[in-house]
Amino acid sequence: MKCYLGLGANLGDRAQTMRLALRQLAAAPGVTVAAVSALYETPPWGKTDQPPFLNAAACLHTDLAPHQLLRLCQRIEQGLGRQRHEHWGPRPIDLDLLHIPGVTLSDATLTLPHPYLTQRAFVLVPLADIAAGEIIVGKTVADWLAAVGDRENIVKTEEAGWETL
Ligand code: A4P
Ligand code: MG
Repeated sequence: MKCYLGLGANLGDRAQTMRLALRQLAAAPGVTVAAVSALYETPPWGKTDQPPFLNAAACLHTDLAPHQLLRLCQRIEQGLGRQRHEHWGPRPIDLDLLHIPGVTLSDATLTLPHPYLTQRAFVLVPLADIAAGEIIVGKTVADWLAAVGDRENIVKTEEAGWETL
C-alpha cells in the first residue's frame, strides 16, 4: 500500500528532527520511503500565535495496515520529544497520514483522507512536489492547490539534500 505522509515541526532543530523521523520510518520493518518533497517554511495555520513551521511530504510504501502505520508514526513522534497535546499547538514533530489511495475511513483514531488536507497550503504545496496528479476527494492535488489561498506565504528552503536518509 502507498501512503502520503505530512511532516511538520515548529520547535527545536526542525529540519534535523524531520530528517530523523524519515530515517526511523525508513528503518522500520515493512516501510520504504519512496519519495520526499522539498522542505518549506510556512506560517502557522489555525493557531497563529506560535513559531513558524517547516513542512514536507513523503510517499511511503508499506505492508502495514493504516492503523499500524499511525501507531508507528506516533511512537516516532514520542521518541523525538513530542509531549503535551495542545490541539494545533507547537510541536517538535508532527506526522500525519494524509492519504492512502483507495482508502476512505473515519474512526476514533484515524480519518483518511486527513481532515483539512484540501484547505491547507502548507500540506498541498509539499504534496504537489511528489503527487501533483494524485486524485484526492475528487480532484487532483494540483487542482486543490490552485484553489487554495495563501500559497505565496509557503517558501521553499535551501536545505539541499535535507531528505538524504
Ligand atoms: N488522527 C486522525 N486522523 C489522523 C491522520 N490521518 N493522521 C488522530 C494522523 N493522526 C490522525 O493528532 C490528534 C489525533 O488525530 C491523534 O491522536 C490521531 O489518532 P495529534 O497529531 O496528536 O494532534 P494535533 O496534531 O495537535 O491535532 P491535529 O488535529 O492532527 O492537528 P493537525 O491537523 O496536525 O494540525 N501550521 C503550519 N504552517 N504547519 C503545520 O504543520 N500543524 C498544525 C496541527 C496546526 N498548524 C500548522 C501545522
Ligand atoms: Mg497531527
